[in-house]
Amino acid sequence: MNKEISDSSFLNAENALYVADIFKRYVANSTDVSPQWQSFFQQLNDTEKSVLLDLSRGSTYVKPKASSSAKPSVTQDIKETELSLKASTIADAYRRWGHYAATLDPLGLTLPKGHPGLNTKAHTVSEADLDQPIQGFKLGRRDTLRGIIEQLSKVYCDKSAYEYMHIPNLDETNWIKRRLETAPFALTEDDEIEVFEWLVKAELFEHFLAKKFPGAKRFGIEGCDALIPMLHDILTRAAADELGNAVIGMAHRGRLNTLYNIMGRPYEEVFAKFMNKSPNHYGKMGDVKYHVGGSVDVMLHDKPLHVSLLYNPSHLEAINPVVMGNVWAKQHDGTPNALGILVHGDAAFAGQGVNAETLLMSQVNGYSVGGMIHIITNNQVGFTANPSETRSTDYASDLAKSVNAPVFHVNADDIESCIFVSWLAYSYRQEFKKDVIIDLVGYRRYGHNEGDEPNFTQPVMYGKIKSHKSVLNQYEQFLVEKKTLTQQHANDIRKKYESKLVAAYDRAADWTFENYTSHSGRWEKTHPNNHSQEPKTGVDEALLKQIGTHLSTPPENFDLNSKIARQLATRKQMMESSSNIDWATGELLAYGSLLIEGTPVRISGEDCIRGTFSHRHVGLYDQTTNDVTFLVNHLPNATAQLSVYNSVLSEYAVMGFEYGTALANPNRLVIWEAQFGDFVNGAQIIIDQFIASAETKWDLYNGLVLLLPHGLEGQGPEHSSARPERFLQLCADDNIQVAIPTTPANMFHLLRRQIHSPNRKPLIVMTPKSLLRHKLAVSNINDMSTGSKFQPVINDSKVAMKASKIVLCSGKIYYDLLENRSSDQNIALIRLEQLYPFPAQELSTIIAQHPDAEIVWCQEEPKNMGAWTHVFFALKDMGIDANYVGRPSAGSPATGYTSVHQAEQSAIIHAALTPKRT
Ligand SMILES: Cc1ncc(C[n+]2csc(CCOP(=O)(O)OP(=O)(O)O)c2C)c(N)n1
Repeated sequence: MNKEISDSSFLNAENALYVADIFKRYVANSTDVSPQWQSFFQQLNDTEKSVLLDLSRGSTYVKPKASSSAKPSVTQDIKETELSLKASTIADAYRRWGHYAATLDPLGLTLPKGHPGLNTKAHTVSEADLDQPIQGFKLGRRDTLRGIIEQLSKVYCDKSAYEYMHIPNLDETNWIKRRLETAPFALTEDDEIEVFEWLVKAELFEHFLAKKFPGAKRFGIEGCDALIPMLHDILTRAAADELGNAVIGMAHRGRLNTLYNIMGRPYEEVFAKFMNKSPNHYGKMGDVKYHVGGSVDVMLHDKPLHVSLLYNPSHLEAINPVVMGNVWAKQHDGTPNALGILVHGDAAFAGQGVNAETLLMSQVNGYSVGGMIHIITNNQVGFTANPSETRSTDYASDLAKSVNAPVFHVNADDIESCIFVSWLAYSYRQEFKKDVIIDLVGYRRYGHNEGDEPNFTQPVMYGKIKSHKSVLNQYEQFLVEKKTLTQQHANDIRKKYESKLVAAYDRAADWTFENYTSHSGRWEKTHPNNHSQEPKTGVDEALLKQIGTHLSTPPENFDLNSKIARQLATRKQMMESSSNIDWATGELLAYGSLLIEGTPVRISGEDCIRGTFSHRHVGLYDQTTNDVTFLVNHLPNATAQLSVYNSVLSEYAVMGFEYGTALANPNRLVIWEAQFGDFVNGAQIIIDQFIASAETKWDLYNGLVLLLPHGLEGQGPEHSSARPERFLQLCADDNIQVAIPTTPANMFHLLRRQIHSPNRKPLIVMTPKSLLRHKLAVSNINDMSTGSKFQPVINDSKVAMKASKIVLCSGKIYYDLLENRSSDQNIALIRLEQLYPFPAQELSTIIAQHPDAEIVWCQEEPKNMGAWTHVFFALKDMGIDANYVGRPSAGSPATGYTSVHQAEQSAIIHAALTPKRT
């Protein structure tokens, strides 16, 4: 506390120690001090008393030698001390509430609402008190209270404002306080000219597009132009600090400006796009120009930085967790300090729940990326909606305070404060490894897009904007007036940039597009559509046994849970007998063998360390110490690690994060697991906008695996279905893979195939629940050993030829059918283990063995769900008409009553196993 006070208080000067010393004597014996001091100390509040007490503990006060003249009286001392204490409280008020009095709106339409705590009357300060000299703002300086308040007001209530006193960590608040109050930030003339040049780039780029392509959508940054020099400033600092990688996520607003100015993509390209020339490399269908991303190597003040702007869907804020996951991967693949920058809209930041989910991950192990820098380009309008319509909070940024992130608000017309704030945010992130928010308050010069009429809905605001000078023009005037620039120099800078744009425009008609989606480096060996052969994913039997035995052996001196000990013993038997290998073991053998091959594996999801259904137990918890150990990470000869994390209770952000992680490196197996598959629809935006469509839109590959526990087991509507129909409806263009494995060996191969395959496609797996422990759902070791591979279709070994009926099915219903088929029934049960890409060739070879068979598709999901529609058309394409056996269509996936479920299930099995009447 002492340091805190001496760092921050007005009481840190000579008189403070003097008063503290008297206070110490007063506390020891109140009559030891004069009656005036006694009554002064009596009326102090608790905070003030504790301040003095703390000071007195470290007090080394030596009474000044009495001088012959002008010795201050006790009354004067008390008065001055009283004022010092008040000054201290007032300073605290400015630090807490000063932001309410700052002038943040460049248009002057939203006036500062102020705060009663900033009123001197609230601190019982009289007019006369204001002019009393007291210990000043800086150590040892004497000033009047009026002067101190002026200084506080300049720091906290000018055109930038700071919310940081909500942060409970004193190191952080003191760090920020020091930078605001005692470290004046000044740009050199060279800095100022550089900032001016970036403003020129920002504004002239938009003007040029507006002139050449009037009315075309470009989602201009005009009104928040400061974003561009701020981004440049942050990236330059990142390059100087050799962070290696910066990943940016942003929506439509200012995106073209960022791509072509900040990322340095050729202007010819954007002009060609506005001329409606189509690049032919962004996937099969492409995307609009303000969704495109890419990666570039830039040199910033002679320092290199790899900058990626991630491809972005229209779905606002969805990119945020993707960026975070991407940064995590980059930090684990060679650039441990890689930086994430997110640019948000004001309405979107406040409105989209994914922001709460993403911020929630920001300090969680396995997800934290050492802080992201957020910039809200706050143009004070969301499409046509006013702030009062888009939030219930004072600021668009208020959510950020939930994770104790500091928030720096800044008026976008005060460009030098904007640069100060970007420096402060960057430095804070570097110092504390936490998220930080910049709320860049500006305006939007035109409508939501340039063809939109803003006067329909915001006539007053747009009346004001019409005559409002741009930040570039304001800054130019400022620099010319202070003689940093001559008008001629300013004009030359503008002309130079403009002629660059003109020259690029003249070349644009003949422009051939380059591909900025990187399939080089790590992605070089990835081929988009190569399924020609099922890769051989089997592993040497001896190695499998070695891995399995290791995974059955608890560490020495480990207090293991007795039930887990039994599980491990059973696993040991599996390895000894080479048979009855269960689901958990099959899965762990896949991970263990990949780690030995050098492939890192990452698994994340709610409770995934244990597994929702208590099958995985990849972490063993010591029953005495609670220490967790991951046997799989101690495999001899393993050169990679399994990173497995129980995630925050979110689907949307966590799946987005994992998608971003998988996007960074094709050679890491990244897995997201749902608690129950039913909850996957909370992440529907990630599935639709990224997983299913990224390759088609953006030519982006991704090997993410989704494990979705699925199956109707009488647990009610919400613990039954991972909605396979939804994924199957999305299948086209060879975009994803959908599988429902029924054996541990097939699961083992599926997981390994994801790395051994020449392509990278998201893999959606409907995983089992009851099958995790089903006595028939087991495999032999030779189903996984060298030469074996994933089987997209599993034939019926009992009825391999000339069946009278074929029951095609997927998933756990196979075991219900198997257990109910009597030995004299000539019915073949054929399992489709992969539904997309549809294994037509394998299936037709099998079906050809049963030339006279009736073919039915049997499923437990209602008719309008499950795989029926997908299978129906796939079979049609093969010239096969199959009949349906299953539940009728329904609005809900499953009944809430176990008895009804059982009756329905029995009826389906009975119907499927009843031969057709002839
Ligand atoms: C999830 C989502 N909902 C709705 C929209 C439609 N939409 C596009 S821009 C926009 C307004 C965004 O306002 P703001 O976040 O303030 O950003 P600005 O456009 O003002 O920069 C809306 C509602 C969308 N793209 N995404």
